[in-house]
Amino acid sequence: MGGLEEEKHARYIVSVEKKKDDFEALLIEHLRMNGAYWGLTTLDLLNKIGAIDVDEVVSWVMECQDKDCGGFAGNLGHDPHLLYTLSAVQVLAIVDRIDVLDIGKVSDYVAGLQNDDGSFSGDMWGETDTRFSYCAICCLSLLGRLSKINVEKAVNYIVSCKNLDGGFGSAPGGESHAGQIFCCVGALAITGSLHHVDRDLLGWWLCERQCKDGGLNGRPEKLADVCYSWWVLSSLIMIDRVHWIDKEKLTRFILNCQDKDNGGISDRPDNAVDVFHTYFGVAGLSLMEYPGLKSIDPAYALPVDVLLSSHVPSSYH
Ligand code: GRG
Repeated sequence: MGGLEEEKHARYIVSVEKKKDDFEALLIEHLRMNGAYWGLTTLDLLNKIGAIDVDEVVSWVMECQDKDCGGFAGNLGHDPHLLYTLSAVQVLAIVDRIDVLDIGKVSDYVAGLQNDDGSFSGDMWGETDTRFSYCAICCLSLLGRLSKINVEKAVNYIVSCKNLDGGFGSAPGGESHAGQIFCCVGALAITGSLHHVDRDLLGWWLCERQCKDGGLNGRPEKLADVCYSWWVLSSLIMIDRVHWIDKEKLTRFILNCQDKDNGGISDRPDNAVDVFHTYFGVAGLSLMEYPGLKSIDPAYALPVDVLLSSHVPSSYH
């Protein structure tokens, strides 16, 4: 089967970052800030961050900031949202340029989206989701400003989204889903609140996500998808139950999803590649300590050395 095609994946990521008018660029036009985070983190994990022009990235990120409210948009001229604000902060952390931020302004924007019940709205329009709780908590922790929100209420809200199967949903009573579980467990890890998780119950639900083909799915009866290598594995690591899945089979599943000719990783074998799955494939391999890759923090979703140089303590233990 062969190993990870590091060089080809790095070349693929750089080519997508440069192209602005092909099909993939068009698909992610509205969430280009997320794309920048997926792409740059992949390059960094592959030890290839030198392939990008840091000044160009920083000036584009800053152009996406709404100068009135301080939040970041998914692309130039779009509206700000927590989803893109976290990605912007993560990108700046990766290139070691958090110093360009007015931290007070950005953290005020994030903190201002907390609601009375402890939940977070994604933007001024009010939709709430545990994804936004994670974005806010991760972002404020990276900026050293968690004290600007009511952490206790934020944690209680997340706990209210816990289900009888040990998992978490997007809102109270919402179906358990591996993506939401990552958000809730990650936010609890960052705030030192993992005692709210029933580790054996959740660990059982998560390890049941491994399918016959070795890949992981996001909930029962669904197909495996490379991206769950991240959402499921990171959660299992945070609750110390990662030894409950077969890492060798999962590694083989991810490697089988590579485009061995042109680089990039797809959701499942023989499908078209994209930056999202390339990132989560490489990040999943990094969590499994694949040789030659930088290690990634399961709660912050950033390379461990980036957190160390930003003086953010790895907090999932
Ligand atoms: C910093 C890594 C990081 C994340 C930021 C936005 C966010 C926080 C987390 C998103 C978590 C999430 C909900 C992930 C799931 C994404 C996904 C593939 C959803 C697909 O859902 P369905 O229902 O797919 O289409 P299934 O696999 O259930 O059929």
